Amino acid sequence: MARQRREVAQAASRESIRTGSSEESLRLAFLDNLFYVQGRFLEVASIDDQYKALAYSIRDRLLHRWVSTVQTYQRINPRTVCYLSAEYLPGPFLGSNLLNLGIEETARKALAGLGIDLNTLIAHEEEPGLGNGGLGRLAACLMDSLATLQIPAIGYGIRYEYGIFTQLIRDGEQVEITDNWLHFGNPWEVSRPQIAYDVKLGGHTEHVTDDLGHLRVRWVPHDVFRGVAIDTPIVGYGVSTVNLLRLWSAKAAEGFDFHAFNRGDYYGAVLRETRSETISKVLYPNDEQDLGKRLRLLQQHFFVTCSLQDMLRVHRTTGRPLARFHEKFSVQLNDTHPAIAVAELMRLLVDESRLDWDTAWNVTRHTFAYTNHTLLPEALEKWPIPLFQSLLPRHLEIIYEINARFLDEVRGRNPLDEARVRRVSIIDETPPRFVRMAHLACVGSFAINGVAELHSRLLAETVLRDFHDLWPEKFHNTTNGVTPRRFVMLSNPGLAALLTATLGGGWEREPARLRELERHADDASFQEQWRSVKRERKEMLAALVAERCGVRVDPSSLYDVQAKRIHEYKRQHLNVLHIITLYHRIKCDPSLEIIPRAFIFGGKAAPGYAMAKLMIRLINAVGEVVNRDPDVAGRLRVAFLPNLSVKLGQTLYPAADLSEQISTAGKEASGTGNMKFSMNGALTIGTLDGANVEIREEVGAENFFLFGLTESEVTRTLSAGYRPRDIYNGNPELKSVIDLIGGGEFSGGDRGLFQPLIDHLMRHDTYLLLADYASYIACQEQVSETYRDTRRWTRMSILNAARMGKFSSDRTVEDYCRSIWRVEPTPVDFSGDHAPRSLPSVPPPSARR
Ligand code: F58
Repeated sequence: MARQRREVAQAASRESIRTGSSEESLRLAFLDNLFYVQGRFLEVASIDDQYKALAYSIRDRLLHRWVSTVQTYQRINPRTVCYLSAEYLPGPFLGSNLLNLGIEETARKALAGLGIDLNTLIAHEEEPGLGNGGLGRLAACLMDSLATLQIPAIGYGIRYEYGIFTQLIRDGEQVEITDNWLHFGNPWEVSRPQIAYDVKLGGHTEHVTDDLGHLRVRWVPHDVFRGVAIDTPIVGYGVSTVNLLRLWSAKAAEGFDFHAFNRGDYYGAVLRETRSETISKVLYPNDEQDLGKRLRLLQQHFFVTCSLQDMLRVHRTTGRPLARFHEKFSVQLNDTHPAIAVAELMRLLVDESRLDWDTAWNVTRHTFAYTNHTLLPEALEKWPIPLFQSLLPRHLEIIYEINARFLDEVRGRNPLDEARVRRVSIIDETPPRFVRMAHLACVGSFAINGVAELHSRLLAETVLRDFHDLWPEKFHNTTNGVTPRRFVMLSNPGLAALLTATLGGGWEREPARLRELERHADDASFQEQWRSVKRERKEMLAALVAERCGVRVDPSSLYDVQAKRIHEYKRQHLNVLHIITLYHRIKCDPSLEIIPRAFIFGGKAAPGYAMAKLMIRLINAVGEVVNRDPDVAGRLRVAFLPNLSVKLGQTLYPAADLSEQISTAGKEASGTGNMKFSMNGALTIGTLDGANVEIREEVGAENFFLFGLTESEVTRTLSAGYRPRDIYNGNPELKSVIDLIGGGEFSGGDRGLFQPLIDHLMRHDTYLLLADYASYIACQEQVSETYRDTRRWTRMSILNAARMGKFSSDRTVEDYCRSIWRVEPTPVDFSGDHAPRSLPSVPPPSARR
């Protein structure tokens, strides 16, 4: 121990403990933080102490680069992207920060010298689950790519105290428990109590004439609380750029409730304080029931106003006039959750900064761009006017004014078309009347984009058609992408090493170079190495499945994986119909020879979505029966891995042979899991939906298992009076499968359990499972046939990984930069691994406040 302390002391005179990147300085930094932050020494340190000591050491290095980034940005004053998102799913930070800083191997050696295994510390980290699924994960991939491409950017959002619920599976059912992710502290964040803004709420407005005779509106709120900034540094890969993820945490406004204290109502005031904090307390799961929830609207307003006030503060430091705000910032609205920003920026500019309406509107409509992530009508946000009025009375007035001017423009262009006016209005007049957030976003943005080609086309042709008629030039497509750093390098180090050995380094920044792999696709020895990488990951997943589900899967079987939110449109139950089909075939002919398969599922259902929860029950119920039936042993296995997260995904994607992307065509905006699987060499079975279409174009139709109705066939089928029962009656195998479920085969004879699911399929089948069943089963047969031919399968797998370069989120960000944000990279001036130059100089007393 004395030696450890001596070493720490000595290091100060050499490379800086806080900033150096040599093995020695990292080891000393680790010991230093273990002593002075954790108050522990090696002999008694827990894994958590060790993890934190390392995390703090890495954070020092991030902050060092962050300071240089800020200094560079202050000097150059570059155009900046602000990404407004109610959700972020960044995944665990330790591994990715080490990777992006390029010090993973050094850190590994530094710890090994102390007898500590880096992988254990990486595995120890829990992740911030501040999102529901794809939308939140996309935000995190874009943040990684923005920093990597050296684009000045800030990600704004909410620091929920409780993230997405933790999913347990009890007796085959989903059980939700709270996710107390901050329980042991979060070493990555830096709290900034000085960066805080007032958030007003409720009350009424007063219209007054000021000294100059101008009409002014004063909002007299019922309540005021504060949003405090909590920052997480986001470092780019192989660059010195560190951008910020700035999340807002709600606090009581200091002194606001002073009169309560004065009245002697001390406890009332304290309770009020805790009530303020509930605003950032919990992430809403994407439940239909939650639409219209007061707290959710409050959350949206809360993070939007804090973020805009923060941008205005930064803008003021540039000395430029407010009327040029949009030249400094390009603000992306990640879906409609932050769309209230359109009204809030108007309020801040007109009411609080005294800009005239036209100037303010000019700024506003050149500031925002809106990304849509769904075509499902039930997912389009709208807020009941009475609720809106009671929380945000001034915003409602502003929205009415924006709408009146907008509808005048529409009438001007389309005289006598009142039906159109009603359709595009920001206000839905159906009682009790609603604010349509997508319309507000469209009217207040200079760009509107979908997230895959098909999705963008359908947006323009269906839900946003009238807006497309008005402003075709506003519409863009920006196909999603995922970061190859997290989803290949971190998740699949064996594959990354093979790629680097074959192609040389640099493919992770220039994934088009992966195409060079095509030359090796038939090479027997390369194929052998490819399979051994996959095999290793399959063994790891088998161990995890055994541990978490008590199910043994054979790594030589075909791993057939579906990992995503559980939803009827994503059709996990179609997958189940296939499992039961195989089960039924084997039961009818026990000597049947099939390719052994392990069906592996992961995904959460919204707590209030009964049908999705029933789908989870069905998967587990079928698993129960199949896994213990000796007739099918060695041929079929079913496992449901609880609590899908970014971290768990990192184990799933590399291990999959087959990726299930089987949504009803036209329903999945893009999908991003499809990309993560394929980059790791899984083959896709999928419909022509979302980004599947473009994945298939890239990897080649011959390397993709396509089935099912197209989007236009889906629309036609439904409008022609679809009768699922006819399909059931016309397909004996399908009939047996459905009858097995209905007859209680998987529910211990209980015919009632899955009846709601079967009733829906037989009567409505909104997502056309029965219509696509035969095509799906036939396609799965082709999958099995192909898998028999190992060399062919391996070739297809290599070609998939080789041709996925388009789906790097670097390309996505480049698309946004070019066609929407109009921003350029700003490389950061970084002094290197030694202490920041500006540190030692103490400002003269006159400069201190
Ligand atoms: C997803 N949306 C899309 N929403 O479903 C997916 O196709 C797409 O790839 C992804 O966005 C990224 O563009 C999504 O994840 C949500 O989770 C919402 C959260 C808030 C409540 C409503 C759902």
